[in-house]
Formats: sequence, structure tokens, C-alpha cells
Amino acid sequence: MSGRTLSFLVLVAAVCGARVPTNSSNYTFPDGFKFGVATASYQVEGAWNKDGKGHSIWDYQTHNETYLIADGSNGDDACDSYHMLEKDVALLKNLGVDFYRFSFSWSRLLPSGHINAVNNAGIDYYNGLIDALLREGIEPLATIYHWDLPQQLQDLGGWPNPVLADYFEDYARLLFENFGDRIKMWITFNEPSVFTNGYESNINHAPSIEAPGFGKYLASHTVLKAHAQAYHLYNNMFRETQKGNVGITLTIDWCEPKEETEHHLAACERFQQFEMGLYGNPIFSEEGDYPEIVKTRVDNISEAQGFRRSRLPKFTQDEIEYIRGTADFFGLNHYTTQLGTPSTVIDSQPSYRNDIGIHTEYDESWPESASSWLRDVPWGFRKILVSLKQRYGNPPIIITENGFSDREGHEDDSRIHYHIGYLTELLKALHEDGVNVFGYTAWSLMDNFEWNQGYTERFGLHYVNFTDPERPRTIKKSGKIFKEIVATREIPERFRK
Ligand SMILES: *[C@@H]1O[C@H](CO)[C@@H](O)[C@H](O)[C@H]1NC(C)=O
Ligand SMILES: *[C@@H]1O[C@H](CO)[C@@H](O)[C@H](O)[C@H]1NC(C)=O
Ligand SMILES: *[C@@H]1O[C@H](CO)[C@@H](O)[C@H](O)[C@H]1NC(C)=O
Ligand SMILES: *[C@@H]1O[C@H](CO)[C@@H](O)[C@H](O)[C@H]1NC(C)=O
Ligand SMILES: CC(=O)N[C@H]1CO[C@H](CO)[C@@H](O)[C@@H]1O
Repeated sequence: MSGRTLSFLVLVAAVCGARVPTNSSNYTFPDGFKFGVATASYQVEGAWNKDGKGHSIWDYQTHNETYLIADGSNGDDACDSYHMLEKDVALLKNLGVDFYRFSFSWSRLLPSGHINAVNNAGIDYYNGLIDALLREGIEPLATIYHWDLPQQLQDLGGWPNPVLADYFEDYARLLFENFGDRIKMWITFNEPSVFTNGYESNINHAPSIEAPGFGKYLASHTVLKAHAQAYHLYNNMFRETQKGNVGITLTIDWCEPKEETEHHLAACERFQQFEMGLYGNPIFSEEGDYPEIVKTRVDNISEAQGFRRSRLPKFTQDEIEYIRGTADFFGLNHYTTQLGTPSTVIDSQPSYRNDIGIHTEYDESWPESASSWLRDVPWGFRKILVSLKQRYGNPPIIITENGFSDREGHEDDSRIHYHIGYLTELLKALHEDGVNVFGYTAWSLMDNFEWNQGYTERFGLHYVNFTDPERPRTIKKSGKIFKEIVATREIPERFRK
């Protein structure tokens, strides 16, 4: 079905509200399918300078470049999860989830980023969290890096500096040594395609370095090596005794060609290969390395712009082999779909966006969220899952994030509509297309600090009152529905067609 027909259906669904049923051939999740919810350290922990924690690039940005944050706020206190881990675990227990995806704060464990000085209070905090989860039978799914780089490593240049791969390996070793007896699912990086934008422009992400056309590629190059080093370290030193799995989380929107022409299709293919293939191809493809189209585009455009060498760094053959195959599973974050139109004018100013050669937009009929980049387009989820199966030989996939933002309130019908629609499309991918998805993580356990949008966009299944120093959490309507799905392992009857 074309995007246009489907967007009409989505519109009808939106007008009728959250209780409009969604069609599938089978509404039941298979045995062993896992449900969880996610958070990230800087977005929930607070306690930004307590008990010996060092400063991260997000502490630095929110304090020194306040104008970049929509409401001028910060994560100094956030949800105060550092002091409320028992409360968070109680929420998880009530939801009945199989696992909790959280991230470690590098600067809470290694205040300077370096391995020579470990902060024991940080080790204690995470031990407390992991043990509390395990006591309730909730599996910890840990992200090693969810964007809060220690500021002292940024002072060395941050991710564009290749030496960071070694420092990341040191940090990963500390985690495997201290927590690997209890953590069996590791994610090295969350969304490299997003956080490396922090080296492309100053509109999105810490450290907000403006180095368009260079910074993102250099940062990505280091991140891929860092990921592979951590994977090999685990493989060589820890896997035999700890018996866990290591993967990476990539994020990708579906790109629907705005018109059915070859050029539109090619533009969307470029979009997918730059946004995801840049990381997915080196790790998950049979041949390894960056995708051919990414290499030739950046090489050619660099030349046309008068550079003597490509702005995209090159891997040696040894590095290609070293990085290829370094994931036991594919972590997928997926939120939305965009309409793509080719844009072939080569700008004299280097930029990542120009290298892709695409213009993207949203269909006005797609239901809006509180976030400018996020619309409720469930059918794109199935398409991206099928494309991953085809591209990378049907790897085991866990959805590590999927969620919807609004501004306020507990009666969040639009979030219910989103999760029901996306879960129904996931079931189609699983049952009808044979995509190997084994888990689903809702973003997020609770409302939290939404990066540059501060507290203006809420993604939680629980409401958090950020003006109350106690940070009370209360379950939303969507949280109750999610709990029902987790308990019954199926889409409730009343949401079906
Ligand atoms: C629901 O979907 C199934 C399979 O995808 C299809 O065979 C059936 O005709 C659909 N039913 C309706 C009412 O759209
Ligand atoms: C639906 O899927 C579940 C889980 O995989 C399976 O046990 C069941 O047999 C399926 N039902 C039908 C009607 O195919
Ligand atoms: C790159 O340049 C070569 C030689 O000019 C040309 O044949 C090729 O089509 C170009 N590829 C892309 C992706 O622009
Ligand atoms: C949040 O907490 C403040 C302070 O305790 C209170 O005045 C306010 O009514 C609360 N807001 C909501 C929506 O519960
Ligand atoms: C000038 C200034 O405000 N500097 C601050 C930048 O952010 C760091 C980390 O939060 C603070 O320690 C500095 O005081």
C-alpha cells in the first residue's frame, strides 16, 4: 500500500481517537517475547554533582549554554532517580515488565573519564539498582553510553579524537568487571547517528560543536572502533564466565518516497544508508565497511568542493574485519516516518545533510506529537523492520525504544493510539514477514529531561511532577494499558479490528 492511502487511514484513526482498532492477522506475542521500559542516566538520575560525580558534556551545556535548552532547564535534579531507585523499581514491578533498560553515567563512575580514579559511590549506586531489579525478577539491560560524555574527555576533542576508543574500552572493562556477573545484555552505544550530530551543528546535541561535513564523520569513525573494542574485550575476557550478549542500538526513521519515481526511491535509500548504514553496514553487513553509496557520495562531493581528500575517513582492511560482526543482537530505536524528495544541488559548504542529498518533510495528515520531529505513523515501523531483515540477514532485533511525546497530563489517549498502532505493526512484521524481533521497550518509564527540549516534552508512561521536590510519579492511562499488554501478551480485544 502506498504512503498516501495509509496516511488517510491514519488520519481516520486519529480523528476517531485512541480506541480505533488496528488490524493484524495475529494479536498475540510469541512465548519468550520480552517487554521492558527505558530511561537514560542524565535524563532521570539528577544528583549531578553528588558523591563525587564528575561533570559531563550535558552538565556543561545546560549550565553554560542555557539558551540551547527550550525552557532553560537542566538535569541537575531531573527525576532524582539517584535517590529514588527503590521507587523506580516499584513502578517497574507494578508494570510487570521483564526488563529495565537504563544507562550508566560515565562521569559518576569515572569522574574525569579516565580509569585511574574510580568513584566508589557510583559503583554502589548501580549495584543497588541492579540488585533491587534482580530481587523483583526484572532483568537489567544496560546501555554503556547514552550521550553523557565526561567533560574532561570533551576537553581532549571528544569523539572526533580517535584516542577515545581506548578510553571507552577502559570504561567498558570497569562495567564488565563490576556488573557483568549480573548484567547479561549490554548495549555499547545509544543512537550514534544522533549524538554525533553534536559535532555537526549547534542546534541539537551536546557538545554543540559546529564542524559541518567533518565532525560527525570523525566522531562516528571513533565510535565504531570503540564499539568493536568493547565487543572484542567482552568476547576475549568475559564471555566465557559471564555468558552475556553485547549489541548496539541504532535509530532510524522510515523514509517514504514522496513520489513514486526512481529518484525519490534513490533519495530515500541514501537517507537510510547515511542515517543507519553508516553504523549498520560496518557491523551487521556481510562485507563490512561504510556503505558504497556513502563512500562514493562523500568522496565525490568532497572532490567537487575542492578538498584534496575525502571528508569521510577510511577504514583499513584490518579495521573492516575487526568491526564486522561485532554484535550479538540489533538494538533498534524507531519513532517515526518522513517523506523524502531528492535534493541534488551540491552546496559549496560541506555538510552531512548536503552529502545525503534529500529533503524530508512530514505528511500533514500524520498525527502530531509535542516533538517537531515525531508523528504517529505506525505502518513505517513494519517497513523498517522488513528492510532490516533484508539488509542484514535477519539478525535478532530488540526494539530498545519506541514512544510518543505530549505536553501534560494523565489522560494520554494519543500515546495509547501510538503504542497500540506500533505494536500491531510489529506483530505483522513478526508473524507475517518473519522478522526476528524478540523484545520491545517503551520509551519511557516516566517523564524526564528531554535534552534540548528540557521538560517541555513528556514521553512517560508515568507522570512526574517536576515542581514538587519529592518528584512524585503517577501512572498514566497509557501505563495501565501497557501493563495490561505485558500481562496478557496480546493486544487487548477492544483495540482490534
Ligand atoms: C486484516 O488483515 C488481514 C491480514 O493482514 C487481512 O487478511 C484482512 O482482510 C484484514 N481485515 C480487515 C477488516 O481489514
Ligand atoms: C499467533 O501467534 C502465537 C504466538 O506466536 C501463536 O502461538 C499462535 O498459534 C498464533 N495464532 C494463529 C491463529 O496463528
Ligand atoms: C562519483 O563520481 C564518479 C566519477 O566522476 C561517477 O562515475 C559516479 O557516478 C559518482 N558517484 C556518485 C554516487 O555520485
Ligand atoms: C505538582 O506539585 C506542586 C507542588 O507540590 C503542586 O502545587 C501541583 O499541584 C502539582 N501538580 C500536579 C499536576 O500534580
Ligand atoms: C562559566 C560557567 O558557567 N561555567 C560552568 C560550566 O559548566 C560546568 C559544569 O556544570 C560548571 O562547573 C562551570 O561552572
